[in-house]
Amino acid sequence: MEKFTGVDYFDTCSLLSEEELLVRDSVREFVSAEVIPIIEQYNRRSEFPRQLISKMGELGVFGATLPQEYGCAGLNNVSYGLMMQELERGDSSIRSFASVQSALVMYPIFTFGSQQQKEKWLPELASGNKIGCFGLTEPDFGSNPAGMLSRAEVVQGGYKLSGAKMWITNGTIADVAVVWAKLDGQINGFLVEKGMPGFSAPEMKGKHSLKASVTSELVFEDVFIPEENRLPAASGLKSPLMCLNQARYGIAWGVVGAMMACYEAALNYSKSRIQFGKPIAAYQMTQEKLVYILTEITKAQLMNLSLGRMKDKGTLKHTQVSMAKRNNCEKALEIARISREILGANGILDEYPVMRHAANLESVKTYEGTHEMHTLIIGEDITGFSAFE
Ligand code: TGC
Ligand code: FAD
Repeated sequence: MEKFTGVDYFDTCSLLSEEELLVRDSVREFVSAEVIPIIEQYNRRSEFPRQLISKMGELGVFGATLPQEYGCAGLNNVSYGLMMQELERGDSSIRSFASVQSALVMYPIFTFGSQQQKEKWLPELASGNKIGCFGLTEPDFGSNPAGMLSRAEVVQGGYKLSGAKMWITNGTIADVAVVWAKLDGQINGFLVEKGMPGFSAPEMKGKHSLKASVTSELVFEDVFIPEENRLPAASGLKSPLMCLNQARYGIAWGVVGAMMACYEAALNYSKSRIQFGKPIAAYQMTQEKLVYILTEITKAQLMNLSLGRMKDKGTLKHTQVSMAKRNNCEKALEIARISREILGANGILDEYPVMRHAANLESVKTYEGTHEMHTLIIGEDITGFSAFE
């Protein structure tokens, strides 16, 4: 296979620092050498390739923007975004693993945790020695997490937690779950550890999408949570929503990797597939598709870079993250479908990556806020009217 050299029609590379380019290239090489050769097999078996975790830890992927004193890389947000982009060129499941560990587990422990919680968990999560998950969604409360039924009540020395979460990435394999539940009607965050009596995390089976990712239920049957496992600085729905901003940011970048993989496959295929005596790339309708794909990739790259620079400056608004998540996921899915068309029947085979990306992107468009939720978030921002209810 030829070395992947990137898709960059507007020379966005020239806007990156040397460090950012180095980070991008090291993750790119890792994905080419260690993810792409094995991912179809793991996808077929619906299994996550756990042997990649420690390598991702060595590359500094987990909690990449957090300080070095906790074993993290201390990189800027553009570098983190580039990491997510490269990982998702391999598979959305790999990026999902990294997103959850970084944005949904390490970020809340860093932002809302006690000093003791940070010291206990962050270095272990950064290296990949420990795995985390994030439990917000419930069977009856997905887009509307404010309605959650999970409850904690005060008992001697801590809390008693009851309820259930659903669709939780990494749940079954996690050592620690960041769980959101109501305490006296107010949403609080708790660190629920593997093996705590009354806590179980059965894997959900039968997914046609994100097959190489572990997705689980979390069940809490009167689980005793010691006082030191409550996140002391978390308060109200705003706290988990702050975590979602971090993850949505990573997704906006990540799906560009999936777009690139589909474009590369479609472009190469169209140049070698002969029909009616000519490569299909020589037909105007194929060219229109390829140009559309490349234009959307270029727009998403520029949007991401602007997003990352604003995040690094501290001026980024969560509604801007919503716009990038919403646009890039929709375009990535569209690009995967158009690429599949260009490959004709071969497009449905797992010899090519496009159908796997298309199937994955169905989930990516839904999780971390559906397309409709992000439409309403931006709609409210620009009109002043909330249209959720
Ligand atoms: P609302 O009244 O609007 O907000 C409550 C408070 O939070 C503030 N806020 C935010 N703060 C930070 N970041 C954001 N994105 C925020 N959005 C709102 C808001 O200002 C308010 O603050 P305050 O000070 O007034 O208290 O709350 P609402 O109940 O009306 O809900 C708003 C809505 C619908 C936008 C929100 O619930 C939402 O985003 N729903 C979508 C749910 C979602 O995205 N779930 C994701 C679950 S995790 C996941 O999918 C992981 S996938 C993992 C993988 O990669 O594998
Ligand atoms: P619903 O909220 O029931 O929505 C169904 C449909 O109705 C959607 O199209 C939605 O846009 C639409 N809709 C809902 N309300 C409105 C409205 N007011 N106006 C217009 N349309 C509306 N969650 C976690 O907490 N942690 C995880 O790690 C995690 N990982 C996931 C991994 C996978 C593979 C998947 C698929 C999901 C994961 N999720 C996770 C859950 C994910 O965040 C939810 O699926 C998502 O928030 C949507 O919730 P829902 O599926 O219950 O859909």
